[in-house]
Amino acid sequence: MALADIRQPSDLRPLTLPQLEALAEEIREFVVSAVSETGGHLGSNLGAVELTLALHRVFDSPRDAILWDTGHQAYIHKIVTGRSAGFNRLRQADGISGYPSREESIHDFIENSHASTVLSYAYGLAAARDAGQTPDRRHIVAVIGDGSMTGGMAYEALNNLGHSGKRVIVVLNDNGRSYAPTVSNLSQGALSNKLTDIRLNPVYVRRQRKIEKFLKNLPVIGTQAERGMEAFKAGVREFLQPPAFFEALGVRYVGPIDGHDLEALEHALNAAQQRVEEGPIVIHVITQKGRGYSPAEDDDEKHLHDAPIFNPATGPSKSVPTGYTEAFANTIVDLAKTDPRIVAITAAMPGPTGLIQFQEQFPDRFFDVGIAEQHAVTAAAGMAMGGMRPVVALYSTFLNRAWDQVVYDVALHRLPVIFCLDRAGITGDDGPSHHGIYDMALLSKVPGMRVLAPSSTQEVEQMLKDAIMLANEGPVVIRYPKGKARSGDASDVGSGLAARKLLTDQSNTVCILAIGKMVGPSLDAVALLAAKGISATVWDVRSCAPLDQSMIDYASAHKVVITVEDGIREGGIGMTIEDVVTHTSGANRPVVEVLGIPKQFIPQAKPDAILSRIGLDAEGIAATVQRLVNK
Ligand SMILES: Cc1ncc(C[n+]2csc(CCOP(=O)(O)OP(=O)(O)O)c2C)c(N)n1
Repeated sequence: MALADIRQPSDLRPLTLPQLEALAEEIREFVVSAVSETGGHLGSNLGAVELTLALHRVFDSPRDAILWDTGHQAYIHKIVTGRSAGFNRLRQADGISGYPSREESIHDFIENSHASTVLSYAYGLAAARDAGQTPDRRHIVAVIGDGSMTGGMAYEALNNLGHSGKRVIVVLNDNGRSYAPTVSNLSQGALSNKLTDIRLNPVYVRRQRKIEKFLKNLPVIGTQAERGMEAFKAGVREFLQPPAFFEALGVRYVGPIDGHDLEALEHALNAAQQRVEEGPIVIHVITQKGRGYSPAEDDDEKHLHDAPIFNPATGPSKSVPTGYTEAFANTIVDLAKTDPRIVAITAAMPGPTGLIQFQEQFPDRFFDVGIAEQHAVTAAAGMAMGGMRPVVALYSTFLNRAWDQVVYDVALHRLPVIFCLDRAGITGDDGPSHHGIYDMALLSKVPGMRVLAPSSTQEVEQMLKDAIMLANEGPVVIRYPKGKARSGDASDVGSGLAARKLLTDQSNTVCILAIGKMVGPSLDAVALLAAKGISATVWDVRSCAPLDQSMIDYASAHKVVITVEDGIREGGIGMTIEDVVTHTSGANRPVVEVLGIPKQFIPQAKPDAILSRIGLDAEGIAATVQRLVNK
């Protein structure tokens, strides 16, 4: 049977092992080809092919709930649940999502794309089932990567699952990596040496045979299975850390299982299904990220975790930081050369946040703490207390996780922590959960917090330099977007917390206050307006908090003030400016128009297309100016 004949999970069940193996091959080729045309997550999906086939053969989705942590590894799940035709528009506007999507399929439950949540959803779904809300026989199967197992929520839920005895099957899909190798003693990265020793150990080999024999005899229930499983558990327990860890929490452990061996996987999943009445169980599955596609297998940095559009014959070229990320990457290295207090912290994303170069040059001053943003922030607080000058590099959207830590662990203590937030603003392809639109609105409300938004690569450099000094008084945030960066002359920068006037129009009619990336389209808008005989003053706001009072005073003398930001409009920087202008100007106060991101979950599309749709491109800004001037 070929991929085209698989329309639903039940189509997989009649297949023989050789047919399934051929299908797995075909799926890998299909995924490489599809991702090469749209960009998307690759390595994680190539590693999860056999696991997904086995899950959908053993469990009965959607009666049984198969839940994917993060969701970036669910392409095969999409394919076997009837969505292969949609892959030509993967992650495109109006195409299929790069994550599970409740709108797309009854087989999809979670679409948040932020890691380490699946065990909590599973706990909740199990509670609802046990309360009679869903089919009584429903199995709840939570698939979580070893990377995602490093997040605090996963531990919290595991503790709760074990203590409550909820019937949940956890599949730990362990490929030893997040993007980079996973920082955890539970994962194969840390275990691989031990595993090799174990596999050569004659006692283990004998026990392993017993286990295999036991598995071959399944499905069998009763005393034989009981004894076999105990032998299996005991055999592994002596040698590996994970069983002891899970079992101490009250979660039974099975594994490690070869995650590319369909038979072994199905045996293990069936066995778990038979034993789940007794409470939660974790099946530890060892997989290879990027399996079957050599450019992914050979990629040291991230096993092609994700990839842009590429030629499948050669694979993508090595990913290097560009734009604002590149400016950050170079500047932090330069500054660290002369300031030994500077250390860098990443939550499992050294490559995407631009820290690889820093890691190579200052390995002792580089900290990957796992997918653990909350811990990253409070660890930074501790480092700052101890005299270091930590730079925490995160995606804007993932800082949401650590809000409480930023406010009370860092800001309340006025600690010198610098937050560098990449992928701020509209990010596009990854859909609603990846846009970085809350950072300015939220962080600007924290007492003492300085929030800077660079409008060019030169400004990133300047702001990071300044932040090292500004941090003497407490935390500083620098937030910048992905994509092509504005670039100017080296001297074309402001300094400290001052705003910067870029264009002056003496008529005092229109004053545009533009923030970060929005400076570019605002200047372009003025160029468009010039053709219509309208001119305007333009400021680069630079510091969103505190606001530069001289900029506010200057703007207040105009008829119309327009603020432009690529953050949430409601409660954002523009509204704060509006408030300040209203309260500080006299009778001739200007009309203030606030442009920003509407309060919506914005679906995937190219960032420029989204910005244009919501009026945050040059044309949109020019149209707003024109409307207000002609009023
Ligand atoms: C809270 C949060 N932080 C960071 C990320 C970015 N991220 C996406 S996938 C990933 C690695 C996941 O590793 P793992 O769970 O082992 O899955 P794999 O890709 O290796 O299969 C990271 C860090 C995220 N999705 N959520």
